Amino acid sequence: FTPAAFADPNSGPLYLQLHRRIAEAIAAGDLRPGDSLPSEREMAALTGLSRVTVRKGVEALVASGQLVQKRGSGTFVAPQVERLEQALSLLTSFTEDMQRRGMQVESRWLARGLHTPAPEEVMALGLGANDRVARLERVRSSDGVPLAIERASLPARLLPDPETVDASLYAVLEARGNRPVRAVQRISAANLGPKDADLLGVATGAAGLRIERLSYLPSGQVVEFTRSLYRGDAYDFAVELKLAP
Ligand code: 16G
Repeated sequence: FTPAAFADPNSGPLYLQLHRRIAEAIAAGDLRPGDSLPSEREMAALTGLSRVTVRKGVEALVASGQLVQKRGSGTFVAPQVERLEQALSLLTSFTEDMQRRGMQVESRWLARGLHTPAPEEVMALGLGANDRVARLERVRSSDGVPLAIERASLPARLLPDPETVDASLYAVLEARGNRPVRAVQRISAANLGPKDADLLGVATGAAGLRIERLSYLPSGQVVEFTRSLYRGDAYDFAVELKLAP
């Protein structure tokens, strides 16, 4: 993709003309997901536009999710995600779901430690006055594509050493005889705010699915209170319905 020189004063603001050209190149397949764009300096030289104008045009495409910027390595056409169909009636972990599909799992840790619980954690986990909470916050990706942000809270009693969780939380719980056997979930629609959208590599305001999960031990004790944000463009949640009795 080499943008040619242009500057048509009758076609609206110059940065929008550049925006339109790049968007058209993506739509036409001249620029494909993952392709890198020329640098700001190169684009300015090729188009005859100022670097400020080039930056404005590129920023608008980043904001709309069509381009992604990676610090240090440049600007790329956003990767296309294949929608994943996820059964809602099975209590599985992210790692198990991805492994079953033969996909790689990566987690980027945002936070991992013991804390004084917030009131909603006290209520969800049924904590006592002096109980602590283990918090695990991470961006879950598969095959290099960020799919969800997960913020899990567990009673510190069940996970006194959250920093030992590296790949799979459920694998750690299982090894300690604390694998949840039942869960309830609530799903609602959410537009992603700037921080979460950035973590997921989508445009601010893009559609997301907020999922809250409470999972239980056989004893009825809550193991996990997890709030997740899934990319709306990446998931289909499917469930089988039975005739009402
Ligand atoms: C799933 C669960 C999440 C759980 C995680 C454990 C949903 C909405 N959430 O992503 O509650 O903490 O799996 O995954 O399904 P891990 O064992 O790979 O760490």
